[in-house]
Amino acid sequence: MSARQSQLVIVANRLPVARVKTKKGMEWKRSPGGLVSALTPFVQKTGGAWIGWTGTTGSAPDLFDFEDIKLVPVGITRGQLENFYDGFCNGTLWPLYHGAVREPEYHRSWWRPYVAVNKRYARMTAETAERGATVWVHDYHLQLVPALLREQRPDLHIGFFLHIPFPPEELFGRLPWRRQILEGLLGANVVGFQTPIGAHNFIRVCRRYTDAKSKAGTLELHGRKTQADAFPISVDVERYASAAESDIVTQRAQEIREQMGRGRRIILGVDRLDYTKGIDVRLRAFSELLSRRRQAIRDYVLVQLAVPSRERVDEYRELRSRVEELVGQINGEFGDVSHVPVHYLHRGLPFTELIALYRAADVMLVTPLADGMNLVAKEYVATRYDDTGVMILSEFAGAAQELKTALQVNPHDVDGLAETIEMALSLPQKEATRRMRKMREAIGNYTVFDWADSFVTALSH
Ligand code: GDG
Repeated sequence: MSARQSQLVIVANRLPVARVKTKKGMEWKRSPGGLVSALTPFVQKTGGAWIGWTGTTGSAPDLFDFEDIKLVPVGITRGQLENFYDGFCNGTLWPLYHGAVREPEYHRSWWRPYVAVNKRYARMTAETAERGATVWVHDYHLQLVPALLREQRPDLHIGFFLHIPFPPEELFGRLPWRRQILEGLLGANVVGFQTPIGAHNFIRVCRRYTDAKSKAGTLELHGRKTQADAFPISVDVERYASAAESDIVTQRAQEIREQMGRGRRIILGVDRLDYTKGIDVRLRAFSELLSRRRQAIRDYVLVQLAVPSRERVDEYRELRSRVEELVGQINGEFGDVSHVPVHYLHRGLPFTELIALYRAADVMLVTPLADGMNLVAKEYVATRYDDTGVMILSEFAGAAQELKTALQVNPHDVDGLAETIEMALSLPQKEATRRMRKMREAIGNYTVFDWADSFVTALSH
């Protein structure tokens, strides 16, 4: 056993660090995001390792230590980036798993690199994990890794967590490589999903397309058992709540309110610019609301933060044009020299600015067409320490299973959405407080640390 081997190994598409330019030159910095901050303490505690891609193509740097975590970089070639990542991951699996809201493409020339990249991750994991170690594989990019790893290392405890929805049989059945994907996942001891529906869909398709037998959430294939269950992800509630109460955020939220115009109601959307997030339908609903309430146009403002994403993929470039065209149309039709109805930001903002926006917003619009969980919804709730604010939440976000007192909507229904925005804006204070308090209770006791703990505990049984 080499000194570099580890008792806990995280395997994910990306490493928890990125190379960024600083005054001192290029340096590795911890990537932002809930997943990284949840898993980092876990891995640090056990002197564990994290296997993933650096985010740039070409040969990978040697393994190195970062904040007590062994980082094992995986090299991805330009061809693999196009066919594995942009192709099979984001052109086939992403739309298929999100209810085929865009037509998934099926290309053998994308599947082969998917297999090759998964084999590479599995080989590197086999070399990194100590005897009897716990390995936690993440997300749709790496669904073949559990079985490939099991073949090489039957001694390991292997867990897999899917961050996005697992589709129903009618959709999953379209995938030409459905059996291979399922057998890949069944190499794990525990397969985790965001919601019970995901776990249920998975069990159904395993019974249909593999030889696995199921009993009470456990599947058995070739004498080996796999537990399929829901482990809803959460956020670091304390971090969001204390940032929200800080002086700097309180002051900045006040400034934003004044800049938007005193007394104006602020409606907020925060999303990666992705077609699953329903940004275009949301804009159409806002436009509908303004045309119905022309006398009140100056009372509302929509702030839409759209973080750039997957810009090499055609659908994402087209979505950006459509969203920007809609913003232009709304501002052209309903704005004037002293009032802009939609403030559209196409970039990522620093953490404190994001929290200040959450605090400034009267209504949070979270309307994905499909979403594994949606952390933005939980973050908004975590920042409402005073039980203020109203959330409109898509029925099709995993978060809707827990945040039952949000104003839930069908995100495809433009009229229904426009009506719900109106309702949110006129909700009596008492009712708004009651709903927000319930949502805060729902997430309060269960943080992202509990999520990671419960998964690893299930894996150790
Ligand atoms: C996938 C699944 C699942 C956004 N803009 C800024 C910023 N963000 C942060 C948010 C939030 C994160 O990005 C987005 O997380 P979501 O959960 O909303 O969405 P996906 O990226 O699609 O994540 C999803 C998740 O995995 C976890 O399992 O919930 O369903 O699709 O944390 O705050 N952060 C900063 N500036 C921004 O401008 N700092």
